[in-house]
Amino acid sequence: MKLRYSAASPYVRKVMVTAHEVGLVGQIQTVPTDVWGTADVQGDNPLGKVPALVLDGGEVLFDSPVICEYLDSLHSGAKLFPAAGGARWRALRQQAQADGIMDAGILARLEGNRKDGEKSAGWIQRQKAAVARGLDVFEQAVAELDGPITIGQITLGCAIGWVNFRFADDRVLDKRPALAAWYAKFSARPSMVATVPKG
Ligand SMILES: N[C@@H](CCC(=O)N[C@@H](CS)C(=O)NCC(=O)O)C(=O)O
Repeated sequence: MKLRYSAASPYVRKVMVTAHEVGLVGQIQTVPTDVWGTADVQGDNPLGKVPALVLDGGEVLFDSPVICEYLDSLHSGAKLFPAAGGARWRALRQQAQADGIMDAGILARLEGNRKDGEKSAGWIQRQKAAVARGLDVFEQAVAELDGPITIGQITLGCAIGWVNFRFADDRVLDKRPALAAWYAKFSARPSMVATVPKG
């Protein structure tokens, strides 16, 4: 399998953490892809985004929830996507909430990178407020993160890691002590240590 890859992308990191956790990382060949500098990724993903996973037969899977669930289907160990019931919906909701934190954070960053006169302070503030609310809800319900590792925890770990990477000055964990304690433990997992964002 070939993975369209960027070392700075939190969505790519989700896929890589998943691959580490399920023992498949050795089967994935990463293809460094600069989505802003070249258009070649569009041949694999018409949306022009990473991650995109090119299967050995040529079929391409995107986006990160789909790729992660596919990888989880390839092994017979404990599943990261619970099969059914409340555990499944909780993990999927946590994944959506943490993906949304990434989405809003990236919108804020892209807006902040626009030229003076083009960028909207109001838009940046709106997106950062969404990040803050998403993190607050995790802080208030941190006990829901107990238990076996799921795609919800992986996505949250990657979301916090990316926010800390790109918005270090915001120190988002300083006012969220329960989440800070959870993240300190989760980010020590070998899968997280092996995939720290760069770029
Ligand atoms: N929902 C997608 C989001 C992927 C995404 O936005 N990736 C960014 C990199 S962090 C990208 O490729 N952006 C290029 C663009 O939007 O043109 C996923 O979960 O995989």
